[in-house]
Amino acid sequence: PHLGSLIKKFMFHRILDSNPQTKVISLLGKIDSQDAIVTLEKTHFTYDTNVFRAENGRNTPVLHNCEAEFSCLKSIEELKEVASNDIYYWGMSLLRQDMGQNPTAKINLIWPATAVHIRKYDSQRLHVIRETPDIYSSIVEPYIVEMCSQQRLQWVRNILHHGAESDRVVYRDFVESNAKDGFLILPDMKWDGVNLDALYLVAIVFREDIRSLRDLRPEHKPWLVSMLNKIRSVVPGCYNFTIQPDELRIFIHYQPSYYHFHIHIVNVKHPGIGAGASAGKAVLLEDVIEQLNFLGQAGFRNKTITYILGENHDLWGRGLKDVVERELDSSGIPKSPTVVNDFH
Ligand code: M7G
Repeated sequence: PHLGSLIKKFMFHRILDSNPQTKVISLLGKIDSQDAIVTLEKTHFTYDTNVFRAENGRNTPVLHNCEAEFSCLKSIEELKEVASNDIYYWGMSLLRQDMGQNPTAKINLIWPATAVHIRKYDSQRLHVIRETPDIYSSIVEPYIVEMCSQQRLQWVRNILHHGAESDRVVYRDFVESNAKDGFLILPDMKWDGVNLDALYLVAIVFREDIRSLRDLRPEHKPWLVSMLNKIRSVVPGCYNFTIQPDELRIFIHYQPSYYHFHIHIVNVKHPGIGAGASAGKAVLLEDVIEQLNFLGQAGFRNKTITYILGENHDLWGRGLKDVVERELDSSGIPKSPTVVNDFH
């Protein structure tokens, strides 16, 4: 079925989350009586691609040209002033939209959505977790094993082995004789594929033995270094050099949503959707490589990793909640009083 026909059948149930800053809203509903999650994101403004002008023998990028039909102010169709005061004016406008060059919103659908998906998109309280090697072995690893054995990684296998999204792959590094070092790069489902300010690619490796950061050991260093350098060499060329090698934020997530090793490649200008690029979730690939120099033979298995986790995550209920309570207690951090605001 196509996205369009599925969206038409969507029966709204409730709003999962809404964020005025990222202009993203996630809705829960049903399509053919199965759970569906629709995420809508307002697109960013478009402008012409960068122009390079030779000045003093150097090529100077002139950013954000606003000359094309849909660029910046050019696309204003209606404008209504709300108010003005002294030198300040503000109003609302209607911009001309165009499916190819100026679409209004990006729509993602997950259908049929599992309970894990719904909990992930639902608004939730967040907590800082200090995951020691012991906690990893006793609570987290068994969970990861379960998450790998499921249908959940089907989309990854489809990309690697069954030609899914193959017309979108921008780089493929794969030789049969050395399959385990192979990887490919393609646009992430988070990106509209149009606006380079929001450039978001994902590199997926062919090998299946690395489920997360925790499985990385010193022996993987040369492989990681070579992937990092290939990413920085290849990606700018794929986008006409409007983005430079040092303008890519390259990182991995802990905890990731999918336990098959993959690397996020994002325009440094893009703050990331949700908390995807923030401390407590993203670890720069350069830092991963560097840390492998110091962690010993067991690599990241040896490390206490601190990260942010939502209460809806399965791991919270499977023991991390108790871990947090125990840790705060043993560090002597006082419990908050039960009544915080008593207005009686
Ligand atoms: P993650 O760190 O496991 O999870 O990254 P999270 O960032 O979603 O929390 C997985 C990445 O793969 C995310 O950036 C997803 O947007 C992206 N992704 C997920 N799926 C199911 C697909 C897909 O089917 N195609 C593509 N191109 N990207 C996907």
